[in-house]
Amino acid sequence: MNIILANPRGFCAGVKRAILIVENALKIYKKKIYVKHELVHNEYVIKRLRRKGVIFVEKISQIPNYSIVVFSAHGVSKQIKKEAIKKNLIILNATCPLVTKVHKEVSEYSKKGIETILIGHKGHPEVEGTLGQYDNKNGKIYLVQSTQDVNKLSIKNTDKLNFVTQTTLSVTKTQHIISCLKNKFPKICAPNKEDICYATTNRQKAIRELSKISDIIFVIGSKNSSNSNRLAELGREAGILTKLINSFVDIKTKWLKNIHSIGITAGASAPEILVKEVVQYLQTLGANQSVKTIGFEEKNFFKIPQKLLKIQTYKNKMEKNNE
Ligand code: 0CN
Ligand code: SF4
Repeated sequence: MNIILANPRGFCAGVKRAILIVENALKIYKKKIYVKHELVHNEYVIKRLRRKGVIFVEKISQIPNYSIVVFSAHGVSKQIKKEAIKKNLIILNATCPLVTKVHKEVSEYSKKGIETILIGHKGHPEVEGTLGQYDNKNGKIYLVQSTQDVNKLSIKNTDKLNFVTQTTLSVTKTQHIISCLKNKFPKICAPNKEDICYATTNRQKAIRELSKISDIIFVIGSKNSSNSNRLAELGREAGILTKLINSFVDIKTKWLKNIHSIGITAGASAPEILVKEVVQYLQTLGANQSVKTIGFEEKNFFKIPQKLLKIQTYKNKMEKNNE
């Protein structure tokens, strides 16, 4: 059996930044760190942070006043931010800058009273956060999940209408929904720059290539990770047996009967160590030692908030002075 790795795979810049924010906060504040929702949708990452003392909560009311709260990479609504301020929490915002970009657009449309359509999955925390940027005073924000939803949609003023999307959707399915929107509302305005993020787009391209040369594909990622699920869907749509796995432990040897090429990729929230473990496990089952990689390296990088950097530099100086 040959092993082929897709590139890019695994951690994106937004996930790396979110984890760095929490790790720096743990070092700097030496206090309990609360995170609103799972920082990123990956079981391994969450377990590791929990072991370091991070407390994950779903509601701001679960956090004691004056504590430190980190908003997850998926972002929060304006209401959640207000609740955190009311409780005098120190807010560290780990929302991915590419989600924040969408938030700013929606907030702007809301101020101008421009009705807005969000393409996304109902109940996903990013969708909740984005819907929650629109205050529904002068207009309305509508959620659509499919072309059927577009057909059912009725809008008051179709002359002034915009759409935005969740960042981790299927590129092709979203294109279908957008064409349907444009057919129904010819004057609808698109975002300046595509909302589906670079990491989602690149990982989807890479799995398409992988599915041309694999007999089975392992997508490493957790069940609640939207972008990982979209990758698994693409593998299956290409007719390849595709398994979304948390780690090598989930692999069943019966899947590997008559398999010559094993493709491996990982969602944007899955760390590389899980990929390495899968490769090593497959090698113990007889896969070739030499591993092929296809695709290209991603070089995107997002800075962490200035606030954390400043405190870090100050603390380092103080510690040096005390040596
Ligand atoms: O798996 P993630 O935590 O989130 P979704 O794919 O479910 O949105 O990956 C990071 C993406 C973001 C925001
Ligand atoms: Fe940001 Fe995209 Fe990564 Fe989500 S998947 S954290 S939007 S870069």
